[in-house]
Amino acid sequence: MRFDILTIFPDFFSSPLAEGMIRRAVQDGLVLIQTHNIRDYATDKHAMTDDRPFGGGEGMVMKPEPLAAAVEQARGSGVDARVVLLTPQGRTLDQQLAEELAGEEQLILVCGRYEGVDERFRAAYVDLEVSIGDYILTGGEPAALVLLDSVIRLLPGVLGCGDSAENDTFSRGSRGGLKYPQYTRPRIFAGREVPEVLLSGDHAAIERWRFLAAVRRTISRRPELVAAMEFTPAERKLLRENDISLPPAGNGGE
Ligand code: 9D3
Repeated sequence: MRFDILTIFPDFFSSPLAEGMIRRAVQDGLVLIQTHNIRDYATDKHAMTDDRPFGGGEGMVMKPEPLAAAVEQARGSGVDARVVLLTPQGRTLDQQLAEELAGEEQLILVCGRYEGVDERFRAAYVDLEVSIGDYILTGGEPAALVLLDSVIRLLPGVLGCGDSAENDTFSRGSRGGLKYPQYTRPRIFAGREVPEVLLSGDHAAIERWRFLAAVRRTISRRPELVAAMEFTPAERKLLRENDISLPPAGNGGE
């Protein structure tokens, strides 16, 4: 999969992309990531990428021509690249959207700065607008990194078998609920012991304990996720026996 990142701060991406999973994916030839400095596509002598808003008001707006020229360049000969604008006005990134994007051949990620991009660039070039959540960032760059991370880890061959996509909190392995608490050595830390059952070697008991702990944790921290979780009749019985009550089955969490 190929990513082209359009930004006025290309250096922002150098070390994050040179570490860990993303670095390996690039080295293995599974992803190609290219940054483009929007400033290089400015045509005026001061290489301006932003200007004052028509109609007045606070802040600056990103000029459309350099953005358009950078998109054309990034698109190259490839025809069906999707152009994604990172913006607070976008669709909130979630696991489903990451999975959709992982199916694309090429993504062109446009990082907004200032108060945003000229509306005509958005209308003429942007296929999809994405936000990473309801908090204020200084620009689209950190959001682009989050998107890259969430999409690249889904690509075939990127993750090892050990930690792969199957058992994630937000994929089917833990059926949309949160994960159970985890422990490693030492057996006592800060005066706190590892739960006895985890040392027992009784794998069925361990599985039951983890299941119950995960459901309790999901109910207390992310109650909105519980409605979408699916349980077998045996699991429902186990929950009842442990005084864990679920909301009535209904509309799948919406
Ligand atoms: C009206 C006042 N604004 C500035 C205080 C609006 C505003 C403009 C530009 C707020 C943030 C930004 C820059 N943010 C992004 O470009 C951005 C973003 C975000 O802020 N939060 C979550 N996801 C994203 S994706 C891009």
